[in-house]
Amino acid sequence: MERTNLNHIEDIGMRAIVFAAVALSGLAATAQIAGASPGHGGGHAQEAGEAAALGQPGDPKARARVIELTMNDNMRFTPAKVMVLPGETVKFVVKNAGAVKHEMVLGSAAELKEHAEVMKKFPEMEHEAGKNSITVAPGETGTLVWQFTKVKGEYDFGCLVPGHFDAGMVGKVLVR
Ligand SMILES: [Cu+2]
Repeated sequence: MERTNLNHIEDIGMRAIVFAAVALSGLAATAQIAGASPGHGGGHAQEAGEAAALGQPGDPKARARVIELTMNDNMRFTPAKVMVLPGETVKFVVKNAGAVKHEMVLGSAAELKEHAEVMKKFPEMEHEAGKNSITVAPGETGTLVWQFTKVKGEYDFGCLVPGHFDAGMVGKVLVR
């Protein structure tokens, strides 16, 4: 009797763990973007993936160039294309001019797409605060400080509120 109960409890526990793992898998890409790529001292950006090479959270106290962006309910970022210098620290000042929540998430297009799919399944999932994304309530303005990679190239950002990415709420960062 007792033993049966115990097994039952373990089973429930295991299911909870599996659920948590699925929910977290979508955040794996986010963790990579944060620049934590242990054991990759060689700096092989290409191996580590495009987003890992995107850069790292910037020091809020560092001198940063301000880039203002507006997010709208027409599912667009304005401007949708920003240019930064290699290694530059940028302070994005992001205004939500819409009536619904929007967010700006830095990453590669492939990772953003994958993350957007996870967000559809777990719409209330919050991103890790202060990393590569900012969520802004309607009418509010938020800031995101990011130090870009020294590797020149084209990078992406997007809004991962369910449906917004698919509606074309994406933008590009040109590091050059
Ligand atoms: Cu949006």
